[in-house]
Amino acid sequence: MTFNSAQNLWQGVEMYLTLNNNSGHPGNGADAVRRWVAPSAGTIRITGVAFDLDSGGGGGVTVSIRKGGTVLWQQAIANGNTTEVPFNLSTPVDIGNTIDFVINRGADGNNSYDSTAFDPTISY
Ligand SMILES: [Ca+2]
Ligand SMILES: [Ca+2]
Repeated sequence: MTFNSAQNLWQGVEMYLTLNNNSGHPGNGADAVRRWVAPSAGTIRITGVAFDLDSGGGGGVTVSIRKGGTVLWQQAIANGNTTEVPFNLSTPVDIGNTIDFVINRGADGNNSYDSTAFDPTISY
């Protein structure tokens, strides 16, 4: 992704593939992925919420939290679900491990109206 300072967001290779400071929108060919890289070893706690930011339509999304290739948490969020879906998990990490926060277009197979709040906090 490349940073678009005029719109204050990260822009992917598709028009609607974006990440903002606290949300994102998936593409049709690629997920919107926010990546954290562990600066040191330890046990981290990951907390936050996810919810639909655009209840005007679409068929929902699937959000997940992954360490490397391992899914730690996954949740389908239906269109119109503006109720905060919480997550709270802990996992050990080594320095350099990656934690990915993934917004996928969902089981509907379409990224229309898929703007999604996903703003995690990580602490050691
Ligand atoms: Ca929606
Ligand atoms: Ca969708």
